[in-house]
Amino acid sequence: MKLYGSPGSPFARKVRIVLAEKNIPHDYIIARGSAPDSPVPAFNPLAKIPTLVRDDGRGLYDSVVIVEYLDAMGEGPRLIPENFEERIEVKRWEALGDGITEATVNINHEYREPADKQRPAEWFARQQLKIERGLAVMERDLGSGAFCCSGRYTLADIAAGYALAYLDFALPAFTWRPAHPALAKLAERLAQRASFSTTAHFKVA
Ligand SMILES: N[C@@H](CCC(=O)N[C@@H](CS)C(=O)NCC(=O)O)C(=O)O
Repeated sequence: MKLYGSPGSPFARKVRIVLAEKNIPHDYIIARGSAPDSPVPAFNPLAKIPTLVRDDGRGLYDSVVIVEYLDAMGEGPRLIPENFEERIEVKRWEALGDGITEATVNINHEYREPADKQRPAEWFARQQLKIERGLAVMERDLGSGAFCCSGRYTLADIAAGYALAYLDFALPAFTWRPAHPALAKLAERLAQRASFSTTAHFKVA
């Protein structure tokens, strides 16, 4: 299979972490969905990354669907538990990680606009509030546990870990560790996993 992504894309990184965890052989191809000669729209009409191309040539998107597919395909324990209650809880964590990341992407993209073209301060405040409230809920729900859900490593940990790492990468001035000590420890532990260290963001693409 092939994954279209880019080093600066947090959602592509989430998928790359899962590919590594599940030990799935694949080709990783750096591409932007919106470039004029992009190969992505042939597999994803929304022209977004990540886009996965299965061995039979069919495209798969978005990251939520891709990670569920990979979880069923690859090796090792399920990252999305089969038990219904646990599964929904893990997927709620995923939605939280994705939502925090979306707000972070929004702010990061807007900062790249010339100052006189940027959205008003209230828009930035709304995005920041999503991040702050999201982190507060993650901190509360993690509590003193070593893992986010089910007492073991799941997609919930990946969701928290990739969201926090992208926050550090995209908005380095956003200080979240002092108010979220449990998340800070979780982020430190996760960064040491091979799946995280081999997929770290190096540059914006
Ligand atoms: N919900 C999607 C978000 C994907 C996404 O927004 N990707 C960005 C790059 S990080 C993209 O391709 N943007 C180009 C566009 O929106 O046209 C997912 O989880 O895969």
